Amino acid sequence: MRKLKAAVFGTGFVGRVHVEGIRRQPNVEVAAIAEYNDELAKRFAGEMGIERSSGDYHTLLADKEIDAVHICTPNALHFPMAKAALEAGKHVVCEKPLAMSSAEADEMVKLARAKNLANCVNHNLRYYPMAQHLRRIRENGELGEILVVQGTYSQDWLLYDTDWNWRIESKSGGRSRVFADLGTHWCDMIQHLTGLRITSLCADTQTFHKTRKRPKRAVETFAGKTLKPEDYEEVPIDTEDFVSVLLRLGDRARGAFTVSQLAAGRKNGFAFEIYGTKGSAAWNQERPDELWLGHRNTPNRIIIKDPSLMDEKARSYADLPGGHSEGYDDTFKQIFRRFYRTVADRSAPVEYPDFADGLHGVQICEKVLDSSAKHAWVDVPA
Ligand code: SOE
Repeated sequence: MRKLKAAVFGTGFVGRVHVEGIRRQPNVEVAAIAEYNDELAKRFAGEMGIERSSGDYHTLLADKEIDAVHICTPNALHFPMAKAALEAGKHVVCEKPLAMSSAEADEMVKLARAKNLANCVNHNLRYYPMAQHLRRIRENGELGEILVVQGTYSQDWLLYDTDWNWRIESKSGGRSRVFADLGTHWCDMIQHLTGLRITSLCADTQTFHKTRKRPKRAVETFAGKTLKPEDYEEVPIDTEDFVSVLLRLGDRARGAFTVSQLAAGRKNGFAFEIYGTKGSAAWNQERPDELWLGHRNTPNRIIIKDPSLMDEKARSYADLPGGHSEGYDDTFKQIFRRFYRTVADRSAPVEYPDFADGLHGVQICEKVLDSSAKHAWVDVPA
């Protein structure tokens, strides 16, 4: 059987994780990578042992041998790259947020459908084994009807006005920063697990640092701690540091959550609680193998990931036995496994978030900014 060939566009923090995740698929190889100049591309390719590299992604799209493209660049490039890739007949995995606007995201959905190409927005966090176990518990009715969802996605890597990253500037990251980066993950997870859809929201955004000190050279995600005062210049900021949101998920279910990049000590604090009429569940990404299950009349339990004890339908999401943790990197292996199954067999079920899910995420981002500006509840497109 011919190995499928993938090209990765963008070699920052997440591009590297994609390369490693693809390499864990037995039927796929990382054939090429693209960066915004030849030198950067070549350096990364050398470091990772990838044969082909280019400073111009179009040259890779012209290669008939490449089956799929992973877009891991700053958000402003998602749309032009995905559009060009789909037009060239490539299957596409795109990082979140899918695009800079819902108009762009909508075009991506339509083009992928028209071309009948596999399309995935990388909400990898769905693929933690205990999240999948929870999804099955909820589907089996163990939580009853879902009444309330609560939580946060909090990080601290942009706490200081000297912290910098491409996401801070709307021209490269989009009008929303923390919500697009973290809020889209939170909403995707909650909707995936509960089977409910966010229908209306009321949001309040805050930009604590009205100006920030921009480094005079590029800084990798999470890598700002290494700079000195003379390395910066002061610039005004037009993207948000923090958002709090109230949610309606249909007529009955309600929710509330916050997202922040200024929460000292929270490194990747993605946490949620789901309350139903029969029971509740809570999970936290920083302790991914543990799932808390709450009961009204019997003792609460913390269950630990162990495929042999997991719901049968969730079992294939865990590859290691109990006591052997599976984390962030492994979620990429799991999502790509399912994506490439549909690339190899176009009739295989789509067991991953697709561009339509990505469009919904972008629509929620737009509604968050809209609601905050108006100080009002707004409806989210169905
Ligand atoms: C940075 O905030 C980031 O890398 C996000 O972009 C990811 O989606 C998240 O999983 C971890 O944090």
